[in-house]
Amino acid sequence: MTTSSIDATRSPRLPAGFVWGASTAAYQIEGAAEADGKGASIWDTFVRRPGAVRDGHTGDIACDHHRRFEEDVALMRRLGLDAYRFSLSWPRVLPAGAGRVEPRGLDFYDRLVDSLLDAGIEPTPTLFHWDLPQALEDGGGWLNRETAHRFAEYATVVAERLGDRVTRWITLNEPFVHMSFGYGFGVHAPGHALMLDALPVAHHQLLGHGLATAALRAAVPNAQVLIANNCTPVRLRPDARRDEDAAAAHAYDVLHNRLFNDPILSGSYPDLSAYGMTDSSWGGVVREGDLATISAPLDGLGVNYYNPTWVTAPADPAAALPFDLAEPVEPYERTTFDWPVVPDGLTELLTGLQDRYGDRLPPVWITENGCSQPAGLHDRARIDYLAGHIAAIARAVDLGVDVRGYFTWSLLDNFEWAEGYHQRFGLVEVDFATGRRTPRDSFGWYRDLIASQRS
Ligand code: IFM
Repeated sequence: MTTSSIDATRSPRLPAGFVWGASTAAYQIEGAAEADGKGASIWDTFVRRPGAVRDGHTGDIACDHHRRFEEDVALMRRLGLDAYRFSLSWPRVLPAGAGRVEPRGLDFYDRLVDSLLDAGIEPTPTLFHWDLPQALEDGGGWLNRETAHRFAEYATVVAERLGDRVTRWITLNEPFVHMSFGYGFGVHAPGHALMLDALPVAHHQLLGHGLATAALRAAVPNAQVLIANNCTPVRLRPDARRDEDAAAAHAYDVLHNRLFNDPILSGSYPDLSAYGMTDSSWGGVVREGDLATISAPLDGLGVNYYNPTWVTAPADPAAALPFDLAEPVEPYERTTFDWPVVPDGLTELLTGLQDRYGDRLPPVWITENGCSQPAGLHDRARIDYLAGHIAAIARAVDLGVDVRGYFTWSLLDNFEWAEGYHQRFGLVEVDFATGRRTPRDSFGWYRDLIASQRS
């Protein structure tokens, strides 16, 4: 029985074998910030900076998933998920980021993986979803090339423990967002406002991705390796001034999308001259052999999609960035984050990736997609959002894009970074005072969708 007036059974069918999943991330749900010998991460530090997170919220307890994971796996089983995307906390496994392994940290993920497999759900871990060990940040974090090597060592430790049961791996989550919010603007951990001096963070994360890909393949012969990139179609407003605005759109596309997709899929960086980078070695940051490491073949491209981005030429010609972010003129529905709801942007994004990369585009996985909505159990707007975006994927598949799976963001309401607990993305409502979980209407809708797609 459906719990919404939008009948899940009438959603367009995705191909047989399409994987239905949900996503979360360690710092956003686990809590247990100091349990079992866990080291501090940059988020443990950042949340204590006055004014960094709305209302001073922290992830110290979050959804208490570290203690309640079996209850959460039971919810996933009720949903009928094929796969669950979660991330591992690097400092839970290696408290100082390198060197001594904390067995209790690995034991937690071992139990989670076993519990998922018992429920018939394929574990799909992400190795890095922004919670860098503070000890590595103290050595420069992703501004330091060495962090890429530490990341590969960490990948080996995890793969040697879980690789007998885990096949599908994701290296990084949204390196664009981590670079720009964490190092460019300073609104996420580690809180550096370096503007364009943050660019080496892109290369070092990508190098880390490439080195970790090799480490995963060495430890897990049948590994399927992906990266989860945040991607956005870039749009112009109807009143765009032809050349200036088109140049701004191109520049934004380079920074947000191509900087992170081109080196992986094409083995080269896009032209970064709009960002003052005229030297192909980025002043010695990009070394010989790095791009070969970064462009090692992948089994899939993870795409996190939320909305398109509108840009115009900068109002101030002396501005540091070659674009201004703009608002669409169309009256789109909005999420509580005030993000426009634009399902056809996902079709545009997927077909655009296919056009741009052609045969070099591996199968695509939607590794995140979802929306923040007001608290409460009757989340009709979330159902509309999911139905619209799943239909948009089906259209892209009809147009020839090979999309293999969909992980909605998110299973649970959780710690939404600088917004604390003010943005609720869950199919399941979480009462953060008690930890109580209550499935929303969207939970029933997604469960019915998955069941009907299988029948
Ligand atoms: O909550 C985040 C997630 O950690 C990364 N992608 C976007 C989500 C919503 O903002």
